[in-house]
Amino acid sequence: MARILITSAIPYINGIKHLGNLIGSQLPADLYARYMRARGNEVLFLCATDEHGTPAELAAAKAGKPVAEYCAEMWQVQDRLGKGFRLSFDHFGRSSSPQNHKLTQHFAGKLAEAGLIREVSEKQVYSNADGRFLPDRYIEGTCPNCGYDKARGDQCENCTKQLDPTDLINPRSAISGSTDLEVRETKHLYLRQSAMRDRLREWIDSKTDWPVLTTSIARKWLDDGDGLQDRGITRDLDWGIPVKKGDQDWPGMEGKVFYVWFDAPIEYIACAAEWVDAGKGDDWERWWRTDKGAEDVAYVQFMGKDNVPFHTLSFPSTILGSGEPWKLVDYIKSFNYLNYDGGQFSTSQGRGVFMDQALEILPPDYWRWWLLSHAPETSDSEFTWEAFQQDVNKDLADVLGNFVSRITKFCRSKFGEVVPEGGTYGPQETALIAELQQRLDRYQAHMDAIEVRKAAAELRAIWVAGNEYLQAAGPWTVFKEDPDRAAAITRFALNLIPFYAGLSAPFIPDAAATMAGAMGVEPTWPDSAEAALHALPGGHPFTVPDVLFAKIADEDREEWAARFSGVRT
Ligand code: B3M
Ligand code: ZN
Repeated sequence: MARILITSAIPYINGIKHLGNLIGSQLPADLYARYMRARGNEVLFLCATDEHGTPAELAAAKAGKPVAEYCAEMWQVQDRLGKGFRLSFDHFGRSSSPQNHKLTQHFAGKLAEAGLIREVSEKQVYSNADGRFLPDRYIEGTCPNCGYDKARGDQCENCTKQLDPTDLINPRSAISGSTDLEVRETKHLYLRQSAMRDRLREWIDSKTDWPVLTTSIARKWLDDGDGLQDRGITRDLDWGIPVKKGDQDWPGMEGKVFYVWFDAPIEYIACAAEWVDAGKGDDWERWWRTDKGAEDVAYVQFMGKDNVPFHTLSFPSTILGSGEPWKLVDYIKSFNYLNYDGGQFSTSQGRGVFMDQALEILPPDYWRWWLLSHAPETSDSEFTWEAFQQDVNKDLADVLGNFVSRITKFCRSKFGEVVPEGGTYGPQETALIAELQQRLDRYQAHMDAIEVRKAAAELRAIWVAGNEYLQAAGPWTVFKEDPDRAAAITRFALNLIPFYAGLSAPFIPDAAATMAGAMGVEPTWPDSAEAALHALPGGHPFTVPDVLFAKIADEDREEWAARFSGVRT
């Protein structure tokens, strides 16, 4: 049994996430967590809301609420939606927690002691029209790296470059659009990431098994020369974690808070402390401190590609720079973007399908299956309603659902609601067991390697193999001449249901529970195809489950395509 720490990028608090966000981190992280638990490992799976910074401030202002109240409410909403999609976090925390305040201030103190923080008197953009300093995200302009004209002051969405607001060409206020901006003098803290370059490069170079998407983004900024600039880690905002050195005040930093991207990854650690304080665990340091047991933890992070620089360069600088024995990530699984019907999903423009809307129209398994089986791993992928309807109807309704329904109903009509006795498995069953064992081995290998699409394809092939077997063996015909042989075929096919339930549970946990429940067992991971297909003996009772997956009708597809064609208001 291994110990596996899993974190998903923590979603911003400002509003409900769309399906592109979901498949970019939380959903594949959940798939992996469920799989690793099913294989008998000890898993700690953490996520939280990312509550600081200007996105939170802006959204609260728009909602006309004090920011703390807004965040508390939106945390509830995101928590509820996460449960709706069956995201099996051991804890869903908040980056605004007291635990994160304390840890963030602790890290800043350690980095200062290590000489890795510079105090810089700097010029900051002040907007005369808005009467305030403008934080990074409140400034828009043209990216000096790629020329994209809607780059934000913290990062260019288009080329992923981390920016400082003063890097922008033709800057304007995102609040008022005003270009009446001036630069004023103020003091800020900078993390000396540049001093960490060699250590970071050595560390990244050692990660030969990481996805190319992850290492290529990290290398791009390491090799770029100016990629690993020192980063400002403080901001002039009211909402955030007050700048302190441990529990000491930091002279000159009064009224300032840490930059959201400084405290957000630290929440991965603080979240484990929240988990303990919520009474769900008793020792978080054995997951996070290599001097307290975490040296044998395998730590895997999930995120969208735009978050990779912060997780390969910035957060490791914090961890390594602290000089303390904190656990560093062992594997970073990153994703490209999921597009929506010929364009991009967009939170700011309300384009696409959002988590609450998705659950209003269909149960979570439909979304989980489609999104995971089309995870944007090697390139961007696209959601279209036609593809969604076609794939869900075929894979879930025609193949898996139909198999379960057909064999349970056939058995009920001929033998009653018990696994039939009589007959023995013959060459067809032996051949399928051999095929399923090979497929099971491949499926596990893909899941171990977090190759999400390949794993989904193998699982689908496992369902298809059972369907083809049933079609070829044809117990309904055999029954007339050889009821014993028909009993053996039926017993074999019924045994496939718990086998499918166990293997499918990480992707479609509700349907898996229904399938296993109908057969009177819990979804469990099979030791082998051979053992699994002999598990239910003759005489074992079962019930015919309700329809597992209703087909999506053309009218539904058309209605949804129309309903979600515009932007959300
Ligand atoms: N909140 C961005 C995002 O939701 C950011 C991730 C933080 S991970 C520490 O994509
Ligand atoms: Zn750019």
